[in-house]
Amino acid sequence: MIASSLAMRPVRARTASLKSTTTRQRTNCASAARAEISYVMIKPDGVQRGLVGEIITRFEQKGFQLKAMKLYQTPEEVAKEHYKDLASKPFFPDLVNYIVSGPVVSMVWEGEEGIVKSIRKIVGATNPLESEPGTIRGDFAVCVGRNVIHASDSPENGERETALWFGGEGIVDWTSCSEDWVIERR
Ligand code: RTP
Ligand code: MG
Repeated sequence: MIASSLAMRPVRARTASLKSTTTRQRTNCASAARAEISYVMIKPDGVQRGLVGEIITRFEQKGFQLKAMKLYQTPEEVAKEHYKDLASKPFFPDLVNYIVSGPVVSMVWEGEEGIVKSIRKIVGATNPLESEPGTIRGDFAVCVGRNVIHASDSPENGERETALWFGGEGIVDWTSCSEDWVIERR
C-alpha cells in the first residue's frame, strides 16, 4: 500500500544544485513561486545557552525545509567576510570577536519566494529590546551584541552567505514527506 501511494505522488522540481536554486520554478506549486534560500546562523551565545533545538524547531514548525547544517568554529576571516558591509562600524571588531568566540550552528533553509523576509520576521529586530515578543530575539535576548541568531537580509545574500559558509558542500537535495501538506499545489 505504501509503495503504491508513493508511486502516485506528483513528480516535483528538485534542487539540482546550489547555483540553480533561485532560478528553478516549482512547477506544481499553486503560486508557481520561485524557491529562495536563507543562510541562518545560531551565534555562539545561542549555542552556549542551549537554544539550538528551540530555534530549529521554530523553522521546522513553520514549514521551511532544512537543506544544510553544521556546528562550526568560525575562522576570523570568514566572520570578517560575512559582515564586510559593517567593516567601517565602530562595533565591527567586537562583532567579529563575538562570532568567533565559540561554535556557531550554520544552516541553510529553503522555501517558496518570501522565505528570506519571513525568516527575518521570525528572528526579530536587530536590537532585542525592540524585537516583538514571539520572535527569537524578542524571546531570548536583551542585548544587540548578544542577539543569538543571524539570518540573511535578501535572497541575494542568502546565496552569497551560503556559498561563503558552505562553499557548495553539505547542501542536501531532499524533499520532506510533509511537503504536500505544507504547500498547496494545483
Ligand atoms: P545579522 O546580520 O546578524 O542577522 O543582524 P541584523 O541583520 O539584524 O543587523 P546588522 O545591521 O546586519 O548587524 C549585524 C550584527 O552586528 C551587531 N550589531 N551591533 N553595537 C551595535 O550597535 C550593533 N549593531 C549591530 C549585532 O550582533 C547584529 O546582529
Ligand atoms: Mg545583517
